[in-house]
Amino acid sequence: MILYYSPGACSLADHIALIEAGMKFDLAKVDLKTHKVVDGRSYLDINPKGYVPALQFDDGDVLTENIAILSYIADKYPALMAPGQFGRYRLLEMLSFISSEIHKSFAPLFNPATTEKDKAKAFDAIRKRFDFTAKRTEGPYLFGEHATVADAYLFVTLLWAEKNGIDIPKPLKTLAEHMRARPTVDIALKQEGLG
Ligand SMILES: N[C@@H](CCC(=O)N[C@@H](CS)C(=O)NCC(=O)O)C(=O)O
Repeated sequence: MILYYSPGACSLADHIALIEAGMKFDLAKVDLKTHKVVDGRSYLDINPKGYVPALQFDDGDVLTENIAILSYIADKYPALMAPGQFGRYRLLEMLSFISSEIHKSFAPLFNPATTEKDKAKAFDAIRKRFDFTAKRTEGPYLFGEHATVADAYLFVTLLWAEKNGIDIPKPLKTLAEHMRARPTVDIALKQEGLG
């Protein structure tokens, strides 16, 4: 398997989850501006959508979208699934919220053309969504004592928040500290040149 990634991007969540799950995989760094893989191949031939992550299986099949890749990993390694009778759906609910409400709220902050007014709006939206998530966090992780693939995804957005000077509510700071303390996270950060 090959995970196509860009350092510190949302693909870091899949990277952490793959290590947590003990899956065998290689990493391929993608330049998101040129759409070139580090070995010179065109990334658009692998994922025509142009963005990371993409997970390529040994038979060449490619899975894209964080929610799909993280769900696949949790299905393969149920320790990373949310607990309870509806755990799978609770996990999807959380992954969807992180993807469409939290992750997407950061988009204006990655665009150098964003005005200060629009940046302030993005900050406000992110804070509101973090506050909501903090209230739902059972602690220390989203679903209690055990980390799931959703914690890996949320953790990446918390790194972006730190970088942008956005206040993080206490329960999510605690969650980020717990994630940082995991050896798998340390490995992933170092492999992406961020450690
Ligand atoms: N819907 C996609 C969005 C992925 C996404 O936003 N990837 C960003 C990095 S965090 C990216 O590759 N951006 C570069 C681009 O859109 O060209 C998913 O959830 O996997």
